[in-house]
Amino acid sequence: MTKALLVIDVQNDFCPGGALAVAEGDAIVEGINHRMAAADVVVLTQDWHPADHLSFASQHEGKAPFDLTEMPYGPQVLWPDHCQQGSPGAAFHPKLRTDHADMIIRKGFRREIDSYSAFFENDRKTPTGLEGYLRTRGVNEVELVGLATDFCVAYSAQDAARLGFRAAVVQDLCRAIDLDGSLGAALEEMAKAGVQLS
Ligand code: VGL
Ligand code: ZN
Repeated sequence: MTKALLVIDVQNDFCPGGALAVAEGDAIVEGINHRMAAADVVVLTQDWHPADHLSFASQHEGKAPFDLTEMPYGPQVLWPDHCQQGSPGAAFHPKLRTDHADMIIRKGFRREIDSYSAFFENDRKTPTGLEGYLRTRGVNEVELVGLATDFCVAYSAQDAARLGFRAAVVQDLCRAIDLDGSLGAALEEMAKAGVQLS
């Protein structure tokens, strides 16, 4: 067994005071730092959007943050502007031990398409390259922690399971946005996909 810890989007904009703050988003940082020591491979992901990214409500006339829209690849929640490339909000939480990371993967950098998952963009087929990285490192098991449970963690975990990795989400080390019951739905979908919820 070779185990990778995938640390999803522990960035300032998802922590209290950030543009898309997740309640207690910063409370998981210490625990994640400890968990890194037990993993064979540590990967961090970083949400990394251009300033005019189409997942931003500001790019759609008459739309407000958290409204839904239709994209060519399906429904898309519109977000407040967040994680703009190179901005302080896109930086990792200052207490996160980024020095323990083997690999940092950025996602959501194409204007036209969002990318919740660490493996595929939101069309669910454009790869980020992470699968190849993990396979060539001999990884067969991934453990997921980070932000947000019901979006980027859930999408990443389901893709990991679908790709044949053993996948487990450590709920204590995740926090959710929970938009209209999205957390409950995400937990259900993950369980259905064969993700272990611990
Ligand atoms: C995320 C919404 C928009 C996440 C990223 O990291 O869960 N959510 N971009
Ligand atoms: Zn984003």
